Amino acid sequence: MFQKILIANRGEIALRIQRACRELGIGTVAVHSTADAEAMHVRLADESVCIGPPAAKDSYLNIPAILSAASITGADAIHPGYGFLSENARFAEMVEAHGLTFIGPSSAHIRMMGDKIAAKTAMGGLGVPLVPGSDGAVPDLATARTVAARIGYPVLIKAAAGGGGRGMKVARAPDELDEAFGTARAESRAAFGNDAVYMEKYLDRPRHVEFQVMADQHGAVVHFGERDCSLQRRHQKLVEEAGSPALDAAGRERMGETVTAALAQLGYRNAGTLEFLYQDGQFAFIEMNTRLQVEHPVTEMVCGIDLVREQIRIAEGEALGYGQSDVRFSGHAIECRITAEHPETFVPSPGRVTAFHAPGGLGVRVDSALYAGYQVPPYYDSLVAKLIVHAPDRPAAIARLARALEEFAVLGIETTLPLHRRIVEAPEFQAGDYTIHWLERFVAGGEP
Ligand code: MV4
Repeated sequence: MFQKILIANRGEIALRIQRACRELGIGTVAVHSTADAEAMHVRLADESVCIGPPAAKDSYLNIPAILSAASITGADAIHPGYGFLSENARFAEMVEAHGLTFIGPSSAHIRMMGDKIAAKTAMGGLGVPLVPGSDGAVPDLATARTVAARIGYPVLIKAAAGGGGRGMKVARAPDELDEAFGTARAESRAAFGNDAVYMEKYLDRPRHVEFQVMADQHGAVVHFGERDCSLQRRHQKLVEEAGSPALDAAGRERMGETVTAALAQLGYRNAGTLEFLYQDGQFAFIEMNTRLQVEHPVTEMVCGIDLVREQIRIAEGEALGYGQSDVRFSGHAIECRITAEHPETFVPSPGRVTAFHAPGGLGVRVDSALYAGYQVPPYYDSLVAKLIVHAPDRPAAIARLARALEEFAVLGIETTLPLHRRIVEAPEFQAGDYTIHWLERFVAGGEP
């Protein structure tokens, strides 16, 4: 049993992890930069340690400072949250080398999934459906031509070290391949210091559907269903739902069985998410995330489980204690990511929050570290609140979301609340009829 957990993160996710710790009777250590001395995650923790100046590379990414903070406070384990060091295999290794538990998967699995080619090779070998594409890395233009001729245009060239869309280039016809290949390589090298690329058939109107899984250290694996994360702009998700409007219980069960069987074979442990593109009734695996995700609350609402509690229990060596048939899905949940940005231009809007009123009532959850008087610093991600609603079905969830968004007031800074109010009113959103491209066009103001 852990006595004390150090939470290597900030903002709403640091609070989220503290809440799980408190319910389990585990002490909490917050770490913070000098810019975050007044932050809510510091105020609510049992103990806190300043780990450096504002820039993330000097504080929330400062491994020696974080390990020292764990050592001085006598923490047993580190929860990395999302972002920052959460998918850094070296960090996971160093945590364990210092005799602490990293609350997450093994460093070997983090490293494997960080290499998008290795992830695809592993998952494909375990029976998970893939997008047609190259068999591993594409070393040169001649190979790229051969692969493209086999899978057909349009094709995508992706960075092996990528994810989140960086270093990704489409070639719609043979005469575009040379430039796309060269640009993808150059961008990959510049962004990741690694120019390995691979190729896939370009799917033109997919949905982004991802499966949440949880595995214990004793070989048990369950899935908690899927989330639809198609509503994004420039690879930033704005709205997520569970389940996907495009999937029924039978489709969920079929894909769920495939992913749990694959992860059991792999010997995976703790939380993970498999990302798929879903088009014309077909799933195609693209990437796996080896961390707790921002949008985990929608899954918690429909499954009635605490995913962070499960992560902590598993890291302590406890068995899941239930099987897939014990996981029940109830109703529908939707999350809005509210950021401190202008709702039309998306220009960041840090500054003093002068008033903060969160909505409430049945089926409404707000995960936020904001408070009236808080100064949103300019150094970090602009996410300031997640509004999550849960209701018996999707139309009821949308009605609840609309009224909760009306109640929500954040004054003093610009937020994306007005954009979220527009999205819930949109007929395409209400019909659940959208792909990864819909929001991009909706925000631009053009026809979807
Ligand atoms: C794709 C694709 C279409 N076809 N792969 C973007 C980020 C990275 N995680 C994978 N991405 C995509 N891969 C094939 N073969 C379209 C995207 C994509 C996308 C995927 C999920 C969510 C939003 C997206 C926005 C633009 C492009």
